[in-house]
Amino acid sequence: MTASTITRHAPEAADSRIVAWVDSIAELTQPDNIVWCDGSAEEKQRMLDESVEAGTLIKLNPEKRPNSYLARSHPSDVARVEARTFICSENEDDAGPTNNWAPPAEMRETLDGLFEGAMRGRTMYVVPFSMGPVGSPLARLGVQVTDSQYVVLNMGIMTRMGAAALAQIGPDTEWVPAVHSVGAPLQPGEEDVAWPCNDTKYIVHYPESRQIWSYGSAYGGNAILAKKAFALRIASKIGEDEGWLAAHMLLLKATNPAGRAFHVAAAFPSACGKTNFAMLRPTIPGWKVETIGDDIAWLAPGPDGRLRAINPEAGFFGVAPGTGYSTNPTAIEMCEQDTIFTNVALTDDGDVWWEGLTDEAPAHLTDWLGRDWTPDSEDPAAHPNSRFTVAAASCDTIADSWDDPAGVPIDAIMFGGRRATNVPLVAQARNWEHGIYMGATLASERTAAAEGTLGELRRDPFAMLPFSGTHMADHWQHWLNVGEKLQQSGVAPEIFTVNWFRRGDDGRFMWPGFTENARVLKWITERVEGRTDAVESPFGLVPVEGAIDYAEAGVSPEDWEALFEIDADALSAEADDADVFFARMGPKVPEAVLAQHEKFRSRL
Ligand code: SAT
Ligand code: MN
Repeated sequence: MTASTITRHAPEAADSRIVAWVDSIAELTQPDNIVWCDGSAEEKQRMLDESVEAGTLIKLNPEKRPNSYLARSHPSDVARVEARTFICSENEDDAGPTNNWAPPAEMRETLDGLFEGAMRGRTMYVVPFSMGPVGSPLARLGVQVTDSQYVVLNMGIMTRMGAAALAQIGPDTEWVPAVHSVGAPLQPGEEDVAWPCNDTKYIVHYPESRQIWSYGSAYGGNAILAKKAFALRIASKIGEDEGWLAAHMLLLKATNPAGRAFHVAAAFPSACGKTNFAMLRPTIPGWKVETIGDDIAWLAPGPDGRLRAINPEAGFFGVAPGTGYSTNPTAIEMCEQDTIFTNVALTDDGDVWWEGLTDEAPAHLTDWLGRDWTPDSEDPAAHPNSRFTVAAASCDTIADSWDDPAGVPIDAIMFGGRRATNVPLVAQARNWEHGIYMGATLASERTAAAEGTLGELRRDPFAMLPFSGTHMADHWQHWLNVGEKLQQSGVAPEIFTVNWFRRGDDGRFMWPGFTENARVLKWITERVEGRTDAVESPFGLVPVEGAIDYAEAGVSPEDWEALFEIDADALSAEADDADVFFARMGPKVPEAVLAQHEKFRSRL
């Protein structure tokens, strides 16, 4: 079939630029067939059935887990591949030292070679999508082509996908084209495998022309290109050009007993509990927390001068291990049906299990690699980066305002990492510039969400290290600029740093975390209201004695003190490390950030 016969089937609503682009990609990649996705329930069911037929999905026992499926990836394709992720800006200096860069022309040549014939023997799906509520002034549009049905099904949950999004794209609408192939063409008669992928992987972004090309992986952020590739890397560049912010942040709404609502955006690195915090069930009587998003926020100064935020996504792609009734009952309940699981274990009665789901493991399981597993097995039954994909609407705590096209007004911003030492439970920034310094110096111990040595401490400014489509220091300057604009209208959000993960000398977590984090959230809202005092510490303003009822959280006075302990030597070593980091970032580091660093040193 030639490209032009294939694209004849384009829906009438498709803008001619999209049709021409699909044509050109089909000519390059040579799929056997093209399907334009409309996002309907029938289409979804057909693809689910076909994926079961192909062995990519296992249908779970409908009595245990209605309308839910399990995918097992290839063992080599289990997480984002940061070393294979590229920001191909025209100038290397616009990608900065924290991104892999290659000259765009050279990269295009490499990718043209790889994509040539890459979809042979496969169907190419055309997936139009809206990031943000369809028609919202804050929403942006994209079209992904992919040769993976698994990716289409995930995109269908994670975005507003199909005809409604396509109808938004007229001749003058900007849209982001995203090309994805698993890189596993089939020879005539060749039998397919359950999880096609390629050892060669490229996740490539061209920020100026807003294009994404991804090759070789079907896993998560490597392949669901609306997520990290568009909503963070490309969007961070669009935001810089247009005056708004793409942030790796959860969004939640907290309502106090007096009925006042606060909206909070919080940046934590991948797999540091954003989903748990966004779905927090507060232990404090009279308090309510509702979910708006668990991973990505787009923030823009609104017509009233306040910072407004939307969750550009429509679903959750959450880490399964560690999610259980005791840690996040909301997530457990939302995954009771209509969920795609990836790389978790299968129970003998056709349900799923992962480490942390229940205190006791079942006596027998099939692990994520399809092998027999018992509690005596050495390896975990579920891959540490195994995931659930589920619609936001399935979440019991989702706020009514979660898809408000105008977004929600942000009262507070939080930065948090996984830090065994040094960083206090909570501290408030003295002003916007100090808050940006907190974001710029954020560091965290490495998790399974990316390749690398677990537990190793790495700088992860704004939790955006793997997700910035621009020079990281330009990203900081952009935050400073937006803050200045907000301050001109008098209503910039308050900024805080938090750390749920500080450990005692014996290695034990000193703060219980999870639902008890509501106590820290409560204090944050009280600071926003100006209802409680705070005292100076080198990190910022910390709670006065009695402001947080730690005893109710089961924390001893000794541990409470230790949660805020300042070890001047350790912090001075940390400041030296930040110096090295800033030096690596080069001359673009904003003066305001360096000035805050000097102040931090002088406070020690
Ligand atoms: O695979 S994803 O990039 O979507 C998840 C994550 O690392 O946060
Ligand atoms: Mn994330």
